[in-house]
Amino acid sequence: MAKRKLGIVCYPSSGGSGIVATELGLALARRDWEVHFITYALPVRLKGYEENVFFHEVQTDNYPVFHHPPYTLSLAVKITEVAETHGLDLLHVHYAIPHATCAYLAREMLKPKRLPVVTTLHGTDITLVGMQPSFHKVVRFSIDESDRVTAVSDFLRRRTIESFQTQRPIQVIPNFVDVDRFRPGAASHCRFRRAGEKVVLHASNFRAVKNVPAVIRAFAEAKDAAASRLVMVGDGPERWPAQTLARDLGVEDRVQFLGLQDGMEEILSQADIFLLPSEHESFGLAALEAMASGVAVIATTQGGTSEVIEDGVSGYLRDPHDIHGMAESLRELLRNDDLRASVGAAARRRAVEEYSLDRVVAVYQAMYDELVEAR
Ligand code: GMT
Repeated sequence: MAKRKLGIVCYPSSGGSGIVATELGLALARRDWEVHFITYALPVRLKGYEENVFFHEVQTDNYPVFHHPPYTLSLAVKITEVAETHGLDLLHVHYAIPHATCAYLAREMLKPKRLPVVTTLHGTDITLVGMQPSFHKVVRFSIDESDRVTAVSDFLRRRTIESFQTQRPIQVIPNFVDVDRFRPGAASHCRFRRAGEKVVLHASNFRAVKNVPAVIRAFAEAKDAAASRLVMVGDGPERWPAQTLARDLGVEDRVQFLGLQDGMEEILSQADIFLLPSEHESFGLAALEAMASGVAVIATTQGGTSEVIEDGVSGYLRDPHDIHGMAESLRELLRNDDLRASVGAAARRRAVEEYSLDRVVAVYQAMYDELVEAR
């Protein structure tokens, strides 16, 4: 049978939506799909040569009249070129803005050929950016025009319907994790763990929504429960303020900022506790990767994390403004090795049983098959 050909549009940076898109594309390529990534840079998790995987860089032409180069137009044109040259059967865009709109434009330009479009909503495209008055209408239009719409949690599905009054059915397909790669003991050469010391970890893009100060404050309050260190992975606008806060709270010698890192599976497998106190989190992929690695997670109550973590069993859920509550859970986990081990084991079990790559990729594949056959 001829290979089915899928175009994927995503952000190439280290955010969760780009990671999900890349891991999905790689998994499909290993299941005999031909996968074409279309974006402005190589996605962070697309490393080395992979059979059946192609990368098409979008280049934007500029002109002195433009304040900003019109990426949206260049992306729409690139999609049509890839669709025509490689005979795409289907296009899957991740993060509505501007990708769902570019997909709509490309689909119109390709007529009378038909290119079915799937849009996956990830979170801030709906809860933050999409709510801005200059985007709201076009996000709603682009959702309504997609052939299929998926959301990564039921929270996000409900929020999309409330905020955009869309009539389009939205299928919840949760995020997933490769449980063979993200597993306890995955570390081979990255060994930052010191003997006799517990590692508390936070990883994010250090945006305001991640509530990074709460990580530092909760750690500062709980740190003396055991010999411990806070390791901060990632980069973004809140990184320097967080370093200043660690100094102001007198914990800078116990907090280490690693910046952007590859090989999260190795880093996570050396952590004991993972903190994700975001203002809201539509899913919390970073928390799921920690869970698969057998790490006890303390995450926000706000958003879709409560669909992933069962409070008090496979992790803890705390209000993002309840620093004392977070510190209390952290203290308990730092002090009590048996509790930490049992929460970590339950987290790993939940990741394997509900969110494994094989299970979730099969759901995407079934949806693609339906769309391609209908075409
Ligand atoms: O969290 C971010 O700022 C990045 C953002 C993205 O789109 O890259 O993450 C969103 O999508 C992830 C993948 O589906 C989800 O796991 C995150 O929860 C979601 N972030 C928020 O809702 C804040």
